[in-house]
Amino acid sequence: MPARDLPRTANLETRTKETRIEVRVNLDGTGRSHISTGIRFFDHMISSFATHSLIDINIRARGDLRHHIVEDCAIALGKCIGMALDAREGILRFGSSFAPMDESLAFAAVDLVKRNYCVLSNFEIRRNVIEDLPKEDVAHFFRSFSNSLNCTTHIRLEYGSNDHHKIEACFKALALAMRRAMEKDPRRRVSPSSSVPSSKGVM
Ligand SMILES: [Mn+2]
Repeated sequence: MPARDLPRTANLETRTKETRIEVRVNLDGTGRSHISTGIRFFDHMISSFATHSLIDINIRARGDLRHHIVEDCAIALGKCIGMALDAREGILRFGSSFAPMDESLAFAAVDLVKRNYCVLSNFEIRRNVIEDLPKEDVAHFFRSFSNSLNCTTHIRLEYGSNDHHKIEACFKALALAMRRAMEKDPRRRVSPSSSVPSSKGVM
């Protein structure tokens, strides 16, 4: 059976002196999530990411500092999704989307080939802390997630005025882009030689 027909699920447990994280994902889920990191706005953002990517995500995280928890959740979630994607064959590979949230608009584009790059553009957030999550940790999440998933990610905050909306729009845009990029491509099932969406023949 080709790898793409296996259930696209993975789970991961990481433990350091700073954090302890448990992550479980199902890429072909319905967007259900149970997120408990002790950082409420972060829980809200990951839940939103699950809802709009249709990835089922379970995360239980404990740690000493918010920065460490966000960073290690990003690394664990990126790695877990990467494991579930397996060889990354038979997928659309590219995905991009705008996501509005009231007065805010964000754009995200991802390429799931294994080329590591993350661009955050115009990420202008007024407050240093949004709800209970530092602004710098949000940017750090996107970079760490992209790095750990080993993909190319571009996120551009187009405009907005409410910091909560601006950040949530970025997470939603990323979710919609990921949903598309991870999707199985029926036209890539024709033959083994066409299953890899790269002219190099390898992702
Ligand atoms: Mn919200």
